[in-house]
Amino acid sequence: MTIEFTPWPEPMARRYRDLGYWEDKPLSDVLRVSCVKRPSATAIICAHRYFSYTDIDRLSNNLAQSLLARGLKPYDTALVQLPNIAEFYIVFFALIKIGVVPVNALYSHQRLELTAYAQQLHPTLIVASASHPLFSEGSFLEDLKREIPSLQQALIYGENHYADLLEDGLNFPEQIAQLEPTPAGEVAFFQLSGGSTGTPKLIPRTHNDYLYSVRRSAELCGLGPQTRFLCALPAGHNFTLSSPGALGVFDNGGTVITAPDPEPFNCFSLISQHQINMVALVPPAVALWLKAAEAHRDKLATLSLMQVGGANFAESIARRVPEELGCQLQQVFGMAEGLVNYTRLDDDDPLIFCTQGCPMCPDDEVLVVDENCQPVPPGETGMLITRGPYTIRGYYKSGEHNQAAFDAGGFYRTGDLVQRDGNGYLRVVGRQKDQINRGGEKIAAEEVENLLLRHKSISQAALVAMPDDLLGEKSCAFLVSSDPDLRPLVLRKYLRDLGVAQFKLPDKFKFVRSLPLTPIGKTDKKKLRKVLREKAVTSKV
Ligand code: J2J
Repeated sequence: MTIEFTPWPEPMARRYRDLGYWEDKPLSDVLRVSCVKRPSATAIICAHRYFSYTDIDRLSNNLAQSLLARGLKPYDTALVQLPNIAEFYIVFFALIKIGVVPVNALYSHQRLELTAYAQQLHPTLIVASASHPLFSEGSFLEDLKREIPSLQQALIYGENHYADLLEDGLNFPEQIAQLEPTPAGEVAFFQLSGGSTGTPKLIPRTHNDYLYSVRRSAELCGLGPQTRFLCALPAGHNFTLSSPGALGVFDNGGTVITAPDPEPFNCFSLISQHQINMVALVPPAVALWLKAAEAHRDKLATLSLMQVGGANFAESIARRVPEELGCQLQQVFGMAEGLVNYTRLDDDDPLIFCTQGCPMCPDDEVLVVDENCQPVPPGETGMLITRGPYTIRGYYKSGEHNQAAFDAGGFYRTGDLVQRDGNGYLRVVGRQKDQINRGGEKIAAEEVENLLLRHKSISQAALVAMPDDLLGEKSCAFLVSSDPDLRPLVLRKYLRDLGVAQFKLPDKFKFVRSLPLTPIGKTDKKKLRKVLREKAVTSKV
């Protein structure tokens, strides 16, 4: 039994090992090293609760043993949906330690997303929170168990019963079973793809590739025991987990402070209360923080590094970060599939404000190519394709999609349009993939279009991005409908009832007689986007 994934070709795997990128250690090594070096240091602060490294190790061992006792075994999979709380990490480490392979759904995900992941993974275990409406009302869990026969075990934690999870009724004074992660060259867990297709894709990440990504990121960002990192974006997102994120902080004996979301007033209080010095944000959150800082900048005195990534970040806002928030800015352009680019801490201002950084690894192979796959000259726009020691070679069980998403040489087609300067620094200037980036939250157009097309009166649907001052992009659905009385309110309710995450609901609906077509007969989304852009300009004048 193993978990399927597309391996790197043997010569490349050997090279990555020879160069020391792949250490053949489990991902839980990040916890082990700090348990040895700084056992009593605070690893996590979650509201009023403080957890030392020893606490996290003991609690995750406890849960691991308890799960083994319940019959979980290596190569089982788990569907996890937890908010930004200490248990997110305890569960993550517990599963990794026993070779159970989790996927972390976003807390904003609803029935459709969780079901789609479960259908692909056939998990044995689900870990979720009773404070989520899906698990506090209705029959979702029973329905899911019925649909997915492999799903035997559910750990659902009520807000006041999280302690049950940690002790789980069984306190193991000593390890009774050997804890055995999956081999380091195999899948440790699944990341989520922002996606551009009808069904959300799962990204198999191996211990080796992910640990490298975490450790190299932490080195590049200067993490150490002094790091006090605010985790305010979803804990499971690749950015906050690995760039260098919480795992990078754990590896260096620092402290992670959890916040439910990036809402500035709560975050500012946490920063001053816990002397936080580092945070990772998406651009819309930065805009809110800038506004809030007008009156409360004194609370940010300890903040020294703000990482910004996930979506386009306007230069004009970037320049305001050091001036108005009093901290250094680092731009991060990454993807859950692998490649992460950073501006370096000692870069000059023009690079920090105007670029999204350069790849973190000398062996990241990055090409900027035209339609014919030929490299474009420096400074010109092209499609970014990449391969390297921590970029996947294929999505989970997606043979057909992988044919399109990866080229014959194993390069991942990111779908991003970039310009690269003579020194390898990238600027993200657009996108080729059919995706909307709503302030860092990714929406696969096809997924929402398919849901809209399930409505009996809708015969054609196209979801496109429209400009938005705060979020950068919002979504607009162009629809051909046989019902002249169909209203946005009704459609939103219809979509919500189908069980889709709130952030995927179109922000605007436009009813049209027909959709414009390209010469080969596909919906001409360029034309639709142009209509929306022109509208935005005229309505502003
Ligand atoms: C413009 N677009 C960006 C940026 C990502 C670190 C940081 C972010 C992510 C992430 C991540 C961008 N400017 N600075 O995984 O480890 C868009 C691109 C990219 C897609 C990936 C990390 N940073 N993007 O955002 O998997 O289109 O990862 O291909 O969610 O976000 O999205 P995701």
